[in-house]
Amino acid sequence: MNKTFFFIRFAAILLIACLFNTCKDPMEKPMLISVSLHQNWEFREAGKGDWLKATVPGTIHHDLLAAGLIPDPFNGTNEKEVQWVENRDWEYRVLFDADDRLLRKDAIVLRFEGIDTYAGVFLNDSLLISADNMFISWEAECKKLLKEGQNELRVVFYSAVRKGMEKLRQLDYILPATNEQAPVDRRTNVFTRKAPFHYGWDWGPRLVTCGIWRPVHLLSWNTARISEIFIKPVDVRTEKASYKAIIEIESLIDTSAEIQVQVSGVSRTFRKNVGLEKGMNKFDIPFEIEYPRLWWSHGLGEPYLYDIGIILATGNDLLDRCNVKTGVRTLELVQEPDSTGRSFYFKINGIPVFAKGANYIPSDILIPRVDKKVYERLIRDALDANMNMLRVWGGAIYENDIFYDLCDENGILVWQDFMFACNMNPGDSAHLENIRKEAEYNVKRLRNRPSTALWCGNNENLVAWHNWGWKESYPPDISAKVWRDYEKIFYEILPEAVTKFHPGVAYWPSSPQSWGDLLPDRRSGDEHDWTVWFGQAPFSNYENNLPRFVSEYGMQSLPVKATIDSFAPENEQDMDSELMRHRQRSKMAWIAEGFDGNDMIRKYVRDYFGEWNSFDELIRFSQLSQALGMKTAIEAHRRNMPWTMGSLYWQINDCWPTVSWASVDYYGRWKASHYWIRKAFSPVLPVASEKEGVFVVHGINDLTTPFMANLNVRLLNTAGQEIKNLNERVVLAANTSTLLFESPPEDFFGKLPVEETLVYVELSDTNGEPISKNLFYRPLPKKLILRPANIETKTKYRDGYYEISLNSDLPALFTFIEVRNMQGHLSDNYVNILPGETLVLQFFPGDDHVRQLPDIVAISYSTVKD
Ligand code: BMA
Repeated sequence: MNKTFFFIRFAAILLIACLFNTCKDPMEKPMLISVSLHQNWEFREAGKGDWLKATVPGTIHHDLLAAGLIPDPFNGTNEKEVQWVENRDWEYRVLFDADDRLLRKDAIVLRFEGIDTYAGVFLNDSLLISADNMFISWEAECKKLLKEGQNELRVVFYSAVRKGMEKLRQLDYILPATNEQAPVDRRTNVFTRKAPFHYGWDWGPRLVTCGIWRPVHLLSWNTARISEIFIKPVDVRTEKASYKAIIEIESLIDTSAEIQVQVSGVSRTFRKNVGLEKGMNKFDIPFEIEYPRLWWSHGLGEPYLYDIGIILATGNDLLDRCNVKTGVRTLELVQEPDSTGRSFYFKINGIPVFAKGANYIPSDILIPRVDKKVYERLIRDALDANMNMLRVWGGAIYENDIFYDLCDENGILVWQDFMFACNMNPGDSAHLENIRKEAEYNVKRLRNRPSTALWCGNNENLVAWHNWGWKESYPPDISAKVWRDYEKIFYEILPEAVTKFHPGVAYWPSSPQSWGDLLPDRRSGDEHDWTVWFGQAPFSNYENNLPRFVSEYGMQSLPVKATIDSFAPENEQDMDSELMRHRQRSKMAWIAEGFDGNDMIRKYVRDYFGEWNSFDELIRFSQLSQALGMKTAIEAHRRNMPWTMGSLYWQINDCWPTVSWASVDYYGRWKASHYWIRKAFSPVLPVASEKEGVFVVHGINDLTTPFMANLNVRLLNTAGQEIKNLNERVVLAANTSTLLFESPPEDFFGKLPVEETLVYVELSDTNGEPISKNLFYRPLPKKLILRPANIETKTKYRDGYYEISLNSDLPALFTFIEVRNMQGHLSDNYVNILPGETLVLQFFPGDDHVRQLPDIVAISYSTVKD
């Protein structure tokens, strides 16, 4: 039973309680009560010192910080100063009252939605729960331990690192875990079912925290409660969708009851009279929705949700009521053989969908600090950038319900990894049993959600085993044993949980891999394309050997200046400073001793934009390199539709303020890449390129209907003079990429020197209304002859925002715009302004905005001094 149920159930109960006061219908009387226990918690080091104020849900690091006992680990190199926290045990307690009304209930259960991770839960000094998995809920009947008046609930957290070390020492071989920031023989996360990235990752700090990280409640009820609901699709068609509501009920006695299923918008109530037996009971209630409104992914249609209410009643008593939101849709992962391999794409309601999106990590390493606003902002950023899929990557957590609620509501498909990343796992029976429980719990949690598109076993474990030297690092018998344990987890336990509890959804054992559990080969399955960045390849490499579905690729950049200011003093704002090296976690020793992401960023900046004159300029150039890399990749993937059917870049967000692959930084500030990704993911997009000696323009169309448009192809020189202006009537085929124009380069470009070449492509509708445009950079940006442009800006205050108009005397490319005296969000940035054109942007100031004259700076990129 998941947390949403409880919140919705709680709200429903409140509502029913209110109704009860007015209508006095005994059917409305609530029997199940849920009370949250979030107030008045205290903490201390286990058994030592004074009790201090704690936050629940929360983490030990947050509480220590609030108490002034540790410095802010996000500042400077403070992370190093707080590492001692992971080695201690910590203790939390709360005193709460139990009254006679509560104690009279037949059953009282203490329920934790999440405990991180090894903990003993004591109620009035009696051990009630021994927790050892962060990813599942824990509950225990506690009526016998409760007393009238004051009660004490205490949770003792045992150091996850110490517990992990105990397990590590019992094994006579080392299990690899590449990203854990600890010496090889002290990497303990593989022994503990706890967010792997807590132990350090190549974009995050190491904060091996602990705490009551999700809500905790006291639930009390009489007779019976609903413990599980599965809205199982039986036959979904446009004229009728048939389902079975599979309902599990925990009963305290043998009795009879009635179950009702009410579906929003459907007038009929579906009912069943049932005989309950003491213990767990399971019932099916078939129901139908005639001419259902379908759930669609973003861009294809409305993500319509049905509200399904389940009522459990006996006689005149309403025992329990739960509400589930679900969508009516079919969703398949299509892997059909074709001439060169096998497809790998999602089909929603019969329509193939190109997956446009990103990999997602928690928005704060101290996860309970991520509030609803941050989740909403993140999903808005994904929608604004025309995405329809996020991958919940396997090195973090099965996300909070709010994340999936927002995906359901907004048509964002979820590629859901199980929480295993870049490691091998122990295979002892207790560990495997723990994994089985975790898989079942989370599959059940997410199976009613229309957004859940795929369950994936792990991140990169398969490629790591075969290609990163792991397999060969053991004697044959140990190697065979470690691989057997892999097979048990990823070919038995996890797929069995999916088949049993979420039938019909696809399970994919490892990302990346190809069909038949083989290493990725680009002809089937998915691929992580790290030829750029780790492989140092040029961005043009994204256009070669295109895979069927690219579930990772990425390029790092510095975050915006204001974010760097939040963690680094001015004198440390240098890529080689101790602080900036410490922030950089992507290490590449195989390139050179000490070579890291800071060096790689500078390499790509030099390759594409040339030398910089200041740290500020390096920030901009690094963001532009990232933006150009992502644009090149996305356009190559989409142009290659329907062979390639997915493009999820690494990574949309950050878990602390840092230098990383994120397109939106920790504070929600968009880097250049997010603006460019939005354009590259536009539903309709013209893309010019030079392929195999031919100049071509493709029209990408995600819409499900073909349409006629005007294609305008303009050839300009870098001084802004028009050399050619071609217009053609074209037809863009539906849901694919169409070749619209081709020409031998010598015909199209004529004698115009490469370094003076600019090509603008634009699609407009048959009435001349612009749809989408794009610029083609024929040479590398640094090779273009670009003189400094004079940019004129004008601003007007509109209702709540500022309108900024920009004009330039010369082509002003890669133009960075900054509003210096106000916080806020620009509708576009890193823009191109052509002479004779007025570019109009909006600036939306932050909440604490005072209306004033904006101080706007517009800096274009130039390669030639005046
Ligand atoms: C990927 C991920 C992560 C990692 C990222 C950047 O392959 O799966 O493990 O953080 O690359 O290196």
